[in-house]
Amino acid sequence: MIKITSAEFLQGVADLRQLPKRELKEILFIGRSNVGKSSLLNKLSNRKNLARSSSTPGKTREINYYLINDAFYFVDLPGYGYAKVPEQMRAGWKKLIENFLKRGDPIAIAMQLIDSRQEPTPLDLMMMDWLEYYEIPYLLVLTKSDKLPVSKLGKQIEAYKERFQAQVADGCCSGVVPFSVVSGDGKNGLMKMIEGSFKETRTEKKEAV
Ligand SMILES: Nc1nc2c(ncn2[C@@H]2O[C@H](COP(=O)(O)OP(=O)(O)OP(=O)(O)O)[C@@H](O)[C@H]2O)c(=O)[nH]1
Ligand SMILES: [Mg+2]
Repeated sequence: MIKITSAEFLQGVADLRQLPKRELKEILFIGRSNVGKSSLLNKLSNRKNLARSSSTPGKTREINYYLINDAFYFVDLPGYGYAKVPEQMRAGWKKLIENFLKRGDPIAIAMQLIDSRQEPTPLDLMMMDWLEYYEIPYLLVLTKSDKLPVSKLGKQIEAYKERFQAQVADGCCSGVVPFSVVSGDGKNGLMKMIEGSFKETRTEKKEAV
């Protein structure tokens, strides 16, 4: 299995003209503020403070690029759904993210994070629509799985799988997996999915269907 031997913060991107010059495959981390994006990124990189994770929601405002193994990028997208963000900023966020996703090719896979204790929000559903529309492979990651008793977590995973079965069967969703930064639940599975995503291009995926 892929092993992360080096991880460093590369740059923040507030405007698509600032994208890194070196084009490498990207693993995206998407989700509402406070869902656990930075924590997941840190855990996968075996680093405590690579990505700033905080208890103040809405802190990550830029698209943050991390160079991993000098071979690919982890990309931490700004969290959405934070109520105190002014409307104008929200419109800017939408434009930035949609144009970012439109680039298509460099994106190997997106991790769409949702709190395992909650239902998807309208913004989560909108993000998933965009991922489907731009044909970006993605995984639904149910975060903070340590906060649910095992039986409830199992039921929640099943409920998500049932709700999004069309996206899994005919769309771009590769599955629903739990994750906990506390217990490490899901980490190895995610690393395998990341490794697999490098081998698969979207054209191949379509041909396979
Ligand atoms: N119990 C538990 N807490 C978690 C887990 N993942 C994240 N947290 C906590 O949830 C809070 C938010 O985590 P972050 O990783 O900063 O969330 P984020 O999605 O990066 O948030 P923004 O950058 O604001 O969009 C922090 O207090 C974390 O410690 C988890 O798996 N289990
Ligand atoms: Mg963050």
